[in-house]
Amino acid sequence: MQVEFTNPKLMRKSAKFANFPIHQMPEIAIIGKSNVGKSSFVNHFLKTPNLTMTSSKPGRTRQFFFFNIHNKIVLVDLPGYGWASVSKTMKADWNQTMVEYLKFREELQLVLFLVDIRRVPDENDFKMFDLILDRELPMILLFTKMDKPKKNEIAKNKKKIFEAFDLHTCMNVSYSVHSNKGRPELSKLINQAFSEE
Ligand SMILES: Nc1nc2c(ncn2[C@@H]2O[C@H](COP(=O)(O)OP(=O)(O)OP(=O)(O)O)[C@@H](O)[C@H]2O)c(=O)[nH]1
Ligand SMILES: [Mg+2]
Repeated sequence: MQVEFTNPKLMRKSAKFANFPIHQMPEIAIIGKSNVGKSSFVNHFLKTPNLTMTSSKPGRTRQFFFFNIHNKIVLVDLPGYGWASVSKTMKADWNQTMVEYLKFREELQLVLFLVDIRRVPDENDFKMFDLILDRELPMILLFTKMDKPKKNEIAKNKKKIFEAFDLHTCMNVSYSVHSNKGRPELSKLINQAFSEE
């Protein structure tokens, strides 16, 4: 399978697991803390600038957005976890849906786990990370906002992130929406991941 990550079609948006679309395509989930840059990444990666709403304030994405890519792959933009400035009830609902999604969504075949290159992962990240490990889902770690750190901080920060997750090796890509970095590498890696199956 060779997929070009362009021309997404919104299939469904919903915050309820029971309403998620039924289809036969492999699904890729975009997971990460609020404000890490998930929606900005989706817009950039799919070359569709205004596809999903982004914001400088955490808690922008409030539903799961399912995008059909050329009838071959479905990419899902998730709400963020962590410090979303929304009500406790709403947060608990999303959290529950996210856990259900990571545990039970059969179509899910690859996770893109986004981490801000300047931040060390915390308990919320570990919780999601453990769910992914439990299911032995293939994962690509995506370092976001790579335009932000100083050059000499990059290797040090990556090491800290790897250590926090207790990871020795993991597929990873350094990404920046602002300096247009990482798209070709990631596209290649995803296509490889699916052709090895
Ligand atoms: N410098 C820089 N800023 C970025 C980059 N990607 C995203 N941002 C900024 O990060 C902020 C959050 O971006 P979003 O894409 O809305 O983040 P999100 O993870 O979807 O957030 P939620 O929907 O709240 O979970 C925005 O102000 C973006 O402009 C990047 O590559 N570089
Ligand atoms: Mg978002």
